Amino acid sequence: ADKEFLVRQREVLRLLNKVHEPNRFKEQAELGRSYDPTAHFSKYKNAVPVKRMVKEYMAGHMLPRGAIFTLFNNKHREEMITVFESFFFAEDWDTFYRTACWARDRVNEGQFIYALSLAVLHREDTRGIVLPPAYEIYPHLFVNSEVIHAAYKAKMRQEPAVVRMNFTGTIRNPEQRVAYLGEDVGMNSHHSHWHMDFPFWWKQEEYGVHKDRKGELFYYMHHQLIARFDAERLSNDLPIVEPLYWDEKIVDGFYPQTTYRVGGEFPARPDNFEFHDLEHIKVKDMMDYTRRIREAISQQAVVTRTGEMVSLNNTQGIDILGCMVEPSHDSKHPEYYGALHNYGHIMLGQITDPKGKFNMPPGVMEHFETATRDPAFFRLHKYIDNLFKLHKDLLPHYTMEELGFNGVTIQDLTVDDLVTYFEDFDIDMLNALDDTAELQDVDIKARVRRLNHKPFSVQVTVNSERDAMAVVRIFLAPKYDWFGQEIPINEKRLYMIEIDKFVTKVNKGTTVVQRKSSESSVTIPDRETTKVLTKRVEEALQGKTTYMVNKDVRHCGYPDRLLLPKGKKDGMIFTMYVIVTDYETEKVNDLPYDYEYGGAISYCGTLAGHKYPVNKPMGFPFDRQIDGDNFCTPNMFQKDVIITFKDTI
Ligand code: CUO
Repeated sequence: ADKEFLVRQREVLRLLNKVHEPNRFKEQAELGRSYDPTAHFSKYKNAVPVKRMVKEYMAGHMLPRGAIFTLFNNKHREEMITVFESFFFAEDWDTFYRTACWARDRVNEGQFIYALSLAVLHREDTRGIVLPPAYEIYPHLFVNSEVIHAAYKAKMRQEPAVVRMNFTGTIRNPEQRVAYLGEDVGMNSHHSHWHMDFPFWWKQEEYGVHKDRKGELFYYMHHQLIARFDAERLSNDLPIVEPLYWDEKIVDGFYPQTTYRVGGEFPARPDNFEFHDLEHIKVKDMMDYTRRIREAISQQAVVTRTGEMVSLNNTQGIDILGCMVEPSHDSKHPEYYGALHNYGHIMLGQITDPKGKFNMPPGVMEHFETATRDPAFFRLHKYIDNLFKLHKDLLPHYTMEELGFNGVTIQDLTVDDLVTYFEDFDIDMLNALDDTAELQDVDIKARVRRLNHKPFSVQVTVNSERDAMAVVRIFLAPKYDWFGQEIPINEKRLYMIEIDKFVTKVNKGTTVVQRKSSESSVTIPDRETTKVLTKRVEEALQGKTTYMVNKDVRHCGYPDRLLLPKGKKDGMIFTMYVIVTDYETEKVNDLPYDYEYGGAISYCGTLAGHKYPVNKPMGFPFDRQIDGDNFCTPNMFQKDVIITFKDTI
């Protein structure tokens, strides 16, 4: 990497270091004090936001430092967007950097981190810069109260410590059996980064950065999260997750046992709680939005703000619907179709203090970093997903032509042993603890249990009548339901988890396509720790080592450890499906191998500005209804595989 890039990477790491404390890096702190944005308005492509930011700050209107920031609060979000836009519209790195130094010690910490991260992820001159893992920037959102207390104690004693973190609750709560998924720090980091790559408030035209198939990805990524949650439930003898309803009790409560840095514990929800009207959102609104969305789905058209009808009866329908249900900035008619999903998060987040009588802080559902900890997250998203299913079920079945690949046959599929296990993982807690003048930083880690699997590979033997480029899709679904009944294919397709999707060449004759689990287009490896990253950057700056920049680096991506569901000790049977299709007919971009983008495209799409590389619907061929049991065309193959969970390996 060139020096300029390394300096930028270093400054970003410094800006995100202990944001709750005054900036400890002299040069940044000094710049923060001396830089006056009002003297440099010409240095912003659009100076309206930076003007507003300074004005609002001076007037004391912004969310103060120390207060809890949530993206779901309109005022909090609007302010954060102003900060983000001030960063994003800065004409060059220098202006951006100075603006960030200015904001670092003034703007609310949560807003600052969010806005800065978004700017780094979207500015051209910061491409390739790696952000620290979210669980190291604000560990409070990822580990429970017990751990924070123990970490403080260790710091007071000035003793390095490793604090064991247990999953929330006890075994008397059956839902706790799958807490290892909902509370997995990598999974929460993936989810929060997905929402940073596809913010619902993103103004495509204004920012000039298009987010390809954003609404469809909203559907598909969350659909996959639920399918994966269901696979974990079946692995733990739990029935699949049921959707919630606005007028029904939420049977399972949730006690997060997690604490804000300042502002107390996350609110808990006892068993059998009901939805209540909030000040600005009524239960009836939720039912009205649902009814209107259902009407749009059944008539296969949505009405826009200007009264036009837009058809849903095509492959793009899901994208329109996704934007409408989330809703994103691109919703065709937000006043009419409302904000079903986002309000769902708020309704659940504020359920125990709907009128704000007790001034409780936001619930776990009001942060993307913490949402999946609450099992109700999956219930809300199942509810949403069932709406998408209604839409997909009205589309025509795939024809043999759409499913097939002329002259190409899969002859065989072999898979290595699939073995899962639990392992320990340590999170650096340095950022969680306040500094005091007298106390030095000591090494304090939270040790969590997490699921992992042995690396495996899949071999697909393909016969082809000619040389061809093929798209290979690999899926996995449980074979039996909770009652032990074999799941028919038209239902099984809903529990299908994507394992991989890639482009490869098949030669005339026989080709054995081999693919490793580590290459999956669904996942990313463990994020590098701040400590290691900082050290690498410093050493490279001193010329001691070289630093390779990956311009396509992804922060979004399902953790590679979680690629397989847990399975069972005695083995659990899943069915693996492989389908190869013709890349020539579905490719979108001209480049021959335009398929990596940091390697997490399946759930995370492409980086800003790129087109999604294939035009088939996400989840193809399982996103639409399937008739009968004879689903497989010659270019598909299915095989039962066994996932065995081992306590230790
Ligand atoms: Cu990701 Cu509801 O959209 O949490």
